[in-house]
Amino acid sequence: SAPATGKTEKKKNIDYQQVYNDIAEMLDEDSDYDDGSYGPVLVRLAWHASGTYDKDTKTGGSNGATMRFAPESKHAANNGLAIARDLMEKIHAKYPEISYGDLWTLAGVCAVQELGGPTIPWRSGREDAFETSCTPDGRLPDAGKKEDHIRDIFYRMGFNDQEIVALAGAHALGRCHPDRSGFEGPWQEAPTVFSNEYFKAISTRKWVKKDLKNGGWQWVDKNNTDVMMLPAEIAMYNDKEFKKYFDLYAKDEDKFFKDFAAVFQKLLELGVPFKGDEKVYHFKRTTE
Ligand code: CCH
Repeated sequence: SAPATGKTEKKKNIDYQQVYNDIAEMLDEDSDYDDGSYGPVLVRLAWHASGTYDKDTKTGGSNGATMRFAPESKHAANNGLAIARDLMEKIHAKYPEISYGDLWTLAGVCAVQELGGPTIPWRSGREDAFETSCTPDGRLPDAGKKEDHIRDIFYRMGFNDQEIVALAGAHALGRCHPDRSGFEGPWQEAPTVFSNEYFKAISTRKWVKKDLKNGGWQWVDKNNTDVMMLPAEIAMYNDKEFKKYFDLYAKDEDKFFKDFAAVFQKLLELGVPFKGDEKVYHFKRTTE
């Protein structure tokens, strides 16, 4: 047994690499789901759990995993994420000691790495909260708005322009679903590979407006109308300060990987009450 340190928290004995391996195994278990991987929706779960952070009130963030509860689970921005949360219940059943915040963020890290992205340093330390800690609606970005809205949302979390653009590169993964966000399609043709293709797509293709059946609209590639950009993204690309980073990451994938690893770790750790002695994990890929 552990020596008496005066700390009330007991150290958990969880093999996080094993948790990572179990999640990795789950990613491609259903080849009929979307493009054949649960990775993208798990990255989105980690991001939406974390992106509610408000640096002034120090509320929100991945710590409490309050998206388990209504009203947060019902916020329109979180449409479709029940799929990801239900998947994680299976892992939680095997490791009941892990907090949901730790589990969801670890799953995001696992998905990025397994789909070919950089190693994201990760540490445990999130503690589950109750529904009384649910964040108010409106803390996540609205894809139909413009660059000033995107800045407001991400500055509230404590990010700068370069970090905002690096984070947006996660849209190399996954797609929009008409029944979730109302938008439709992937951002480029290889949505299960983490790469800088998102930046190449936004900076080199000819984007044209397309009206959607639901009354909204999005941008589509003139030469492949199956791929898309959100209104907010082209607005960002047309902003001089943002544009220089889009162009940088389109040319330099190593720089993107390095910056993404740092900023994704920062996102996942916003508001987490670390004690300072947590082990930092660099998970091994299942292919290593
Ligand atoms: Fe995102 N994202 N995202 N996004 N997102 C959507 C899907 C994904 C915005 C809007 C949308 C980040 C930032 C933004 C992912 C990761 C990140 C969708 C479609 C919309 C709309 C949802 C649907 O219909 O299923 C906006 C606006 C911003 C502002 O900057 C950040 C940051 C990250 C992670 C670092 C991933 C991954 C997906 C794909 C999900 C899937 O199910 O395929």
